[in-house]
Amino acid sequence: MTIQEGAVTTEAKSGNMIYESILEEGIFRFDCSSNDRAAVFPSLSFTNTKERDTPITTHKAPSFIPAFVCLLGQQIVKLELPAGTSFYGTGEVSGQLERTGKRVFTWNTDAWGYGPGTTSLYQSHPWVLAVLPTGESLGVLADTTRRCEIDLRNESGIQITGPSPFPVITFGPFTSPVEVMRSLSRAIGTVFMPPKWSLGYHQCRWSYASDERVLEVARIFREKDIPCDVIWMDIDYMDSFRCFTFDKERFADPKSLVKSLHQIGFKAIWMLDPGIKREEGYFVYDSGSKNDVWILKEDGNPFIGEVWPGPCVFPDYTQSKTRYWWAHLVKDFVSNGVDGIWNDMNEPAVFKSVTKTMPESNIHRGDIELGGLQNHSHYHNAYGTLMARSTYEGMKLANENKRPFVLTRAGFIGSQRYAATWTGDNLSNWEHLHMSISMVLQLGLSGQPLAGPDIGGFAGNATPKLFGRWMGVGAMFPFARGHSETDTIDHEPWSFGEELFPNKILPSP
Ligand code: MIG
Repeated sequence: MTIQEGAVTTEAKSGNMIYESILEEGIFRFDCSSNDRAAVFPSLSFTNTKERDTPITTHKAPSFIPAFVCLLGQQIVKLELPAGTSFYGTGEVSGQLERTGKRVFTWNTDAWGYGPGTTSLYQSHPWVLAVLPTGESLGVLADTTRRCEIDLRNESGIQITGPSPFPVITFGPFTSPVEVMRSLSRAIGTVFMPPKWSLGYHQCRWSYASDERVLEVARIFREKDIPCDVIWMDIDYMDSFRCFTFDKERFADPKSLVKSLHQIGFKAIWMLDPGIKREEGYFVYDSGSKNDVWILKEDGNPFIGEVWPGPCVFPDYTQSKTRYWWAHLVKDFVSNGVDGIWNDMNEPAVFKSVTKTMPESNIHRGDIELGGLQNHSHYHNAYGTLMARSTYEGMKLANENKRPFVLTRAGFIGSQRYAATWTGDNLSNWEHLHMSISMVLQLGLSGQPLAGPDIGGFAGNATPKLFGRWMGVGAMFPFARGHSETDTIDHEPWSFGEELFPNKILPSP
């Protein structure tokens, strides 16, 4: 097995980046040299990598040209902008909306308990939206899946450092941020068309204990006349955390559960994780092994990591044969009465490991179009997107005429083409309620508009006041779902008493 290499740079080089126009007027692609231009990896953010790699003819020259230094395999890109420029974007980031003075590292991380200063969350968007003092705006995309540092700490400057070579794409300056976002979506696509029901309120918790409890919760919504369109099944519906199975006692008959839910106007969403229990006789493990779909260790044997089911193998979604295999499992799974699928833990998260993920030396046998054979450090940030893509494709296979709905925790810029997202394991406190607004707006300014937080907060117990406020704000989020961690008190809207949801509905005047 040989890893596909980019251009290896041994001596330092520096200067202004070279450019060409791509896609449409006002979009420029920059590279350090023509050698680097030829050596970069396929784009995993663009809808169509060919569009990134095909110049167009235009007479316009860029208003801002990045400078670079290449040293010891790292490429440092600097873009100086007029004094007074303010920064936004960089994807799923905690803390305030304006990113001027901040720094992030693109590395998808299971970030339970994150705070305003955490520098790597579940998703990676190597993307900065700069608003110039004139109000004109410029977008900057570092088109690399690899870990990079996006440093906005120097006044009016963007500095991006990552393994070389990677291209930088600029969008604009255009007259407003809206124009920049429009232009970005020419490159990375817009959000998938969600089913209409997915825009209503969703109710979730880790986990409703049984099919009876699920139905009970759904019925209380109807009795109390509280709008809700979707109910969610977290990991405990599975038979000992085996994906594509149902607990034989607590969720014995998913089809009739979903039938009853549909009768009262609820849709049902079920979780699927990437960690597949390593267990001979389990049909998913057996068929995956037969089809040779697992991520490998350096020595060529499947990588085993611990997640909920115990020792697990992980599908290598960078291969089309794996995505095909997974999509067919999804297709069969949908026939149990599955309206949508929730992809969790797909950073991928691995327990009992200091890095919280798999070794960067693991091997992915990726399709040539995606970047070929690479170690995990190359595909880490794309893993969640590729899992979501394959899940989405499976739902399409199940029914071509239905719009799929997939929610993914991990993602990369462009993942809005396949899935909605949420802001992971937040805390039930006022700071997190406040941050949830900027986090969702920021995802929108980074190409992913279909996002929301765990309303009420995931970890810890909400107070009635906090919960009420969060539901009020939460109704405005494009993706609006209440969710709470295992072992917390009930967080359904009526759980906090009369103060929040009076039992008596007042007649309208
Ligand atoms: O290790 O499935 O972020 O929403 O409830 C925790 C259980 C795994 C993490 C998700 C959370 C979900 C929980 N999961």
